[in-house]
Amino acid sequence: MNPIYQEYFRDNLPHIWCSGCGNGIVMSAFARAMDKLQYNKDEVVAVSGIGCSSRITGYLDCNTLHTAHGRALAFATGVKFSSPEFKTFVFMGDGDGSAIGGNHFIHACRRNLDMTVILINNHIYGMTGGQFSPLTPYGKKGTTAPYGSVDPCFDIVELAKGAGATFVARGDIYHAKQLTDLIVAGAQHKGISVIEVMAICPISYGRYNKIPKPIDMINYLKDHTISIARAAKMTPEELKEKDMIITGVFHEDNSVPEYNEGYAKMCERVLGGGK
Ligand SMILES: Cc1ncc(C[n+]2csc(CCOP(=O)(O)OP(=O)(O)O)c2C)c(N)n1
Ligand code: SF4
Repeated sequence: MNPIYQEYFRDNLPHIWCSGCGNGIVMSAFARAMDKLQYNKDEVVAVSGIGCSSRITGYLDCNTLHTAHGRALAFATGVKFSSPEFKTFVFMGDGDGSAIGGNHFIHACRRNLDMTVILINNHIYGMTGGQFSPLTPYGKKGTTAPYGSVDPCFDIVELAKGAGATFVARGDIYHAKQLTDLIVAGAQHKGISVIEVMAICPISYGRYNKIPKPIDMINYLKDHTISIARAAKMTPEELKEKDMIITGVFHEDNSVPEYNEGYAKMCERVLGGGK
């Protein structure tokens, strides 16, 4: 095994994921990012909710918390607020992060604690067999949308920006090196960083939507992802017509105080007798 994976993965493989699942690519990108950052794994905390993607914390060899569905950010907030020295990462599925955990998501974005949120968007509730989520594209099928979803879906990048996140990016599992670099950049940002990862679930999404082969799903990402710079040369109509997914860093704002720092200043002011 690659020594980086030997260092950052627990010795408890095989994993539970189906063949062709995208979650392993995200987990490997995370391990490579930890290696690039030269983080001591004892100072890293990885938190997740419930779902196939949330199983990542079971395989990573650092401090890990596998919590309740939709509540990863609530637990991570507690960890980071009580122990700011920990480098904190949160893994969430699209159902976990944008449906049951949607309220936690928007408030974590505005609070700006220094943590990195990796939201793995496979468009579906994978673990429970394919119910549609707030990130299922319009018209696509799931067990609870057998004729195609008629709910418009969220744009996580825009939602995170609108809610106040200070670093917002999108990557995908085909471009694994870019994904590693985005995780590194997110971790280096002081404040909350949100990275949406376009992933694949051949079993609970691909089969219902007539793209059951993992390779076809991966090639779709290869052909339909485009950098922010290249996308700027196309019209919004062209991007929509070609179903392009824009990737890269969309937003970084270093002017907003990180939450723990703001809190410490407030304590100093109040307890130190200042105004
Ligand atoms: C409070 C609660 N509600 C529902 C469930 C059942 N449940 C487990 S995983 C899951 C959905 C997972 O989908 P997603 O978050 O998109 O992750 P994926 O499995 O696709 O990675 C649901 C509804 C649960 N475990 N707890
Ligand atoms: S159901 Fe989908 S998300 Fe879950 S392990 Fe299988 S391929 Fe991956």
